[in-house]
Amino acid sequence: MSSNFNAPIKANASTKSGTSRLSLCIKVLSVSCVSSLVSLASLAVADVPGKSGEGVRFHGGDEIILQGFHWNVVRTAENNWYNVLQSKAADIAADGFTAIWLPPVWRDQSSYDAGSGVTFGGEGYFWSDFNKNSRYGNDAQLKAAASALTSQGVKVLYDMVPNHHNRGHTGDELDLPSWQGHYRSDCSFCDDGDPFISGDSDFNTADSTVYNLFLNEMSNLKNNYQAGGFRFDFVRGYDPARINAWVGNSHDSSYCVGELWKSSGEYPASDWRHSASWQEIIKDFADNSNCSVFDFALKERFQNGSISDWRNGLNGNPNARWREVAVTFVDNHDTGYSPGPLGGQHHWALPDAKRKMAYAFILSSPGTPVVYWSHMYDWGLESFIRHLIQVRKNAGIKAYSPINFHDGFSGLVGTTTGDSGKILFALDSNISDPTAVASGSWTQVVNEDNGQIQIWSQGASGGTTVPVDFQCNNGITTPGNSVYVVGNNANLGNWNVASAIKLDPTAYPTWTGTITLNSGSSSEWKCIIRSEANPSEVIQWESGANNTVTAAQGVSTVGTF
Ligand code: 7SA
Ligand code: CA
Ligand code: CA
Repeated sequence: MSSNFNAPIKANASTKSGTSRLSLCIKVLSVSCVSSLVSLASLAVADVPGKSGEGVRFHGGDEIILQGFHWNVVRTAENNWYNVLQSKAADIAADGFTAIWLPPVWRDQSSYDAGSGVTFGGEGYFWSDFNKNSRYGNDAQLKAAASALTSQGVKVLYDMVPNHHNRGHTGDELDLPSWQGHYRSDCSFCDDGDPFISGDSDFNTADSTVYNLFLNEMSNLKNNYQAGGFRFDFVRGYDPARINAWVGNSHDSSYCVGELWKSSGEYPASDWRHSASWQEIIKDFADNSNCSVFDFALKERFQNGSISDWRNGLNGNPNARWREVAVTFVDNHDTGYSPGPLGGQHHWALPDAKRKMAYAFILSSPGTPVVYWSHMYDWGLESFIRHLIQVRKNAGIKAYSPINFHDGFSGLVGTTTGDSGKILFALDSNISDPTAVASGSWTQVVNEDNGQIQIWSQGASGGTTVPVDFQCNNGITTPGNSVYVVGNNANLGNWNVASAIKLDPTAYPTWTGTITLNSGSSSEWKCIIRSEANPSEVIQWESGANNTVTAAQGVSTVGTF
């Protein structure tokens, strides 16, 4: 790639659409020009990689996840679930999902009395060993499903259950000897987290044998089962630093999310989390694991708060570094209902009457949304949710996108500003005119349930772009290093320093450059001094808070080391 490819695109070359850039390319016929055209064209649907500003593995913050199972599929589609997923791969991609969360793929031979003459077990959360011939299907069918999904652009997220397993089946391929430090019960406290129920099936994840057991399996899932990322189960049961090491050493550029379902009251009085908020507790997990985290702060508000209180999830936090690690959901295989025996587990189900509104909220707001299989494909919300996903993508909403909540109206009214447009949502509200909330020309895209769910959009995808002048002051560099700009959207490298945009030292030590941004978009960015030869080597970050800029004609923005 020619060195000037990273140079900011000069204002006179920046265009409002690909066509005039194409005519410019034909005149100039430069490689970098054509490849920038290709990258522009692919930007519209590109799967952005990269970690968050604080190093959390959120894969660019543009993910939309499907929970690829419900609690009873091992009973309602026994041994056939992988075949179902393979056959639906194209539909799942067409519905707009960028990733699918699979259930644990290791064979689970457990069973337990769930009451009313029903036997649960076999779902993967009490697995025996890494043999993948399970009640979801056999090893070959798993590989075929993973291949079909991956080839459709849907990343496969594998469910890791490293806290415990079903010990001591005869014929298992995993049967670690007792009293050698591999299990919690092998010493007074061989466990770096909570027990699963009695704890007699808990691993000691600090033990090197156990650590390597899972590290090797995660590498195996990456190399042979096309893992695009991981969901970590029962993370209250082990040290989040272990998760960071597992993912960092097996698949550092992947996506990961942790399930920390533990209320403050479950922490000992001596633990700071005993008197902390749900948001603080789950953000602490993200900080220590560098994985995203299910937004149980929002789930708790869904369950116990008013509609207006839904603003208090992690995904509504005013700090982008907080909201961008939230993985929002309405219900899952534990909290919600499932088709089949006993209606599944339904530990903490959202009342049906709020379900559509909750999906309207999570798909129109920051964080990474997860859609539960049964809501999408069993209970009639497929077209509603598919449309909400399209509205989200057209506006370029990302995990870190800014969100403003507007008071003075009933229900919940908010605006989310994406990379290429804005969404205004009004839930259970009495507004009819969007300009009463925010100026500009709004297009109504959703009006359902007698106005209980209203959504408008502005400047949808393919919106115009404008050249913005960037400047970094006091950029004192040594040969081989230059000043770059990196920021929180695709045009600014998504906080991935290897994709940062190099500035010009014409007015050294002031560095300048023009970068094309989506008109109306809000960006956060920083000046960095970075090696030219080694794209991941940052010599110096601009200190202090991020710089911000709202893109408009003639706007410039300045940072200072
Ligand atoms: O009550 C709901 C909420 O109400 C709200 O008002 C509260 C909330 O705090 C409150 O504000 O949430 C509470 O209840 C949640 C659900 O129980 C708790 C949460 O911490 C608590 O605050 O969530 C916990 O339980 C979930 C199921 C876990 C969470 O991580 C955990 O925090 N979810 C994941 C974990 C597992 C386990 O891997 C999966 O469990 C979930 O699907 C997954 O998403 O020797 C063998 C042996 C012994 O070791 C045991 O002592 C013995 O009991 C066998 C026996 N164990 C069996 C279990 O008793 C039986 O239930 C085991 C072998 O099988 C079953 O376990 C199932 C489990 O029931 C099922 O949910 C497990 C394995 O098949 O798979 C699933
Ligand atoms: Ca991505
Ligand atoms: Ca444990």
